[in-house]
Amino acid sequence: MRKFFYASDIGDLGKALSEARELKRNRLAYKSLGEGKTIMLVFFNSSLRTRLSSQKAALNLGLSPIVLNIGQDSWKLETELGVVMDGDKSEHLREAIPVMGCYCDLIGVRSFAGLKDREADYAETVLEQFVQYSGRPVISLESATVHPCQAFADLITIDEYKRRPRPKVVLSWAPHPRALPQAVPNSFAEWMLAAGMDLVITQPEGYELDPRFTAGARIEYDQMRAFEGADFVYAKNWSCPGVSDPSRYGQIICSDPSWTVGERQMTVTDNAYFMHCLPVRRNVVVTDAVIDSPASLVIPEAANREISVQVVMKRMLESL
Ligand code: AN0
Ligand code: CP
Repeated sequence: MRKFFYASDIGDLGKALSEARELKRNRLAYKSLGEGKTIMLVFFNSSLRTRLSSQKAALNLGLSPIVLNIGQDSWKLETELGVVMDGDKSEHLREAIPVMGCYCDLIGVRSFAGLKDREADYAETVLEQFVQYSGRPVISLESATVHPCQAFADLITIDEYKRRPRPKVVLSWAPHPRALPQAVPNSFAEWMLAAGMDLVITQPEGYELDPRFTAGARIEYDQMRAFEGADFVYAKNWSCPGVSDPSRYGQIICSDPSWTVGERQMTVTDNAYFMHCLPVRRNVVVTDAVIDSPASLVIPEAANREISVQVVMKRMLESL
């Protein structure tokens, strides 16, 4: 595996899930696989789960992690090509990436969407430069449009807790005071559909996600109707994807607090589990009562981040 951006990069999801189950039972089973090898974990943005779970997964495989926080530990990096570098950025990605590639065997990168230029974000311009210039396999640790390690962990979690073979999974938009990327909902929809789940997406008008990730999902604009009979509820805020109106890309176009997931919505589900990738703003995205209830899977979901990324690193090490 040379890159991990999409569900299709990991191939058969049934096989990936059994590999995840096997690794979860014995995390150290492949501890000599990464011996003498290094993974560079490059963060352009903050992280708690991704940085910790990636380091832990690497250590489980005997792989040495090096973490680099861009702009804090390194020089500030210019990411756009063709610009006159007379501002605050001392080095260009074009040199920094091949240099990083010299010191490692695998690379993981977190680089969020800029939310200004839809075309540049959806072309994954930063991550694609890592693929092109590092000479190393590249893992998206949330890039402009995808968060595959999160979606794979979510799939592992749903597989563990499902009470029927094809559960009803509802992805619900929720309010948030800051404009957030679409990476988490894009990948969640993509992976749920690839795994054959009955996926319903509910959102206010104008928040339609890019159809390249959601084709085949049912869309329901009435949140209460969407929640009826759900087995899993996955809440997440995202900013306007700009599908029908590109001029609104990255903006907040609704802040209606009635979309906050609370007991009112959960009572019409089929005793659904509640999921969120975290970090979450309590009583904005979800009420205390729901996230603190026994139906909340947010911690087991975060725990599975170690497993999902370990499967990916293992596959990459095996194909070096
Ligand atoms: C980020 C996002 O919504 O993409 C990271 C989630 C894993 N969330 C925030 O910035 C709050
Ligand atoms: N869910 C997730 O990716 O969390 P972090 O942003 O803390 O890594």
